[in-house]
Amino acid sequence: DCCTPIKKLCWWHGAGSTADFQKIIQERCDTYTQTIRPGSRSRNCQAIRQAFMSTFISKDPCKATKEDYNSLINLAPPTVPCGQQVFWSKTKELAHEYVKRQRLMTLEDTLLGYLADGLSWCGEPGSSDLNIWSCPDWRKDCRTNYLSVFWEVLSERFAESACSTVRVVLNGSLENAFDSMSIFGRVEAPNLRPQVELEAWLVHDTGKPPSDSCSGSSIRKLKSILDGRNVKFRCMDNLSRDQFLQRS
Ligand code: N1C
Repeated sequence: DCCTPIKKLCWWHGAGSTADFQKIIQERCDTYTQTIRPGSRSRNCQAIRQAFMSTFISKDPCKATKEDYNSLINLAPPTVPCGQQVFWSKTKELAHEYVKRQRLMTLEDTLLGYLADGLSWCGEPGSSDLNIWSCPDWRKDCRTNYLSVFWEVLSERFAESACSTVRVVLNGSLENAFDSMSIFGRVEAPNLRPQVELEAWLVHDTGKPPSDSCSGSSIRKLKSILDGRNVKFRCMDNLSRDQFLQRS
């Protein structure tokens, strides 16, 4: 057992909580609500920070449930205007560059996605502190850790709210551009509503040939998930990063 609560140290295999977690959440929330989206209905950042903390503080870091995050997510649901939604998998930086040039939004452009992006957090039973030493790793410790469950429920709600045409940016330099074990593959694609149309863009590194295409087996798998849900599908491939960003 890697987690002996001696001296409050719990040696999990993942990175510990981000230093100054609470302060970062509060500051990002203030920036988002005052500067980035001042038009969004006014939100109480202190209440959001407190709700975030109470989802995981003093709890077993391997026993996160979706329900733990309900009240936080209800304070700031990750919804975006119809037709502006962009999903990504293994293309985070590119997808963010793409939405910046268009009037489009990824999950990190919603309040909770913005607050949590790049941070790590977990607590421990019997303590009101964050564990700054280590947090459970998805593979080596437990899948039901607070970080993983957060991105899963937030992504699920984000996908459920999709309407009209939505896009996904996939990495055409991987052998399998669609990974059915990724959050996009196991959470977002299977939660799109019927009648939504998904446009997949397979983008490969500039100067290299693509490694996967719309007719490859990984994309056929994505298509079959969507067919089962009556989601329309279009796929564009053979675009280098430069071509993709220029046409957009
Ligand atoms: O597993 P992935 O990608 O397919 O997840 C990406 C997918 C996007 O469409 C987002 O809407 O799921 C959403 N999402 C995030 O927005 C996000 N921000 C940061 C999922 N995960 C997110 N993270 C962290 O990156 C999180 O720790 C998760 O495990 C990785 C997923 O990266 P990936 O495999 O490239």
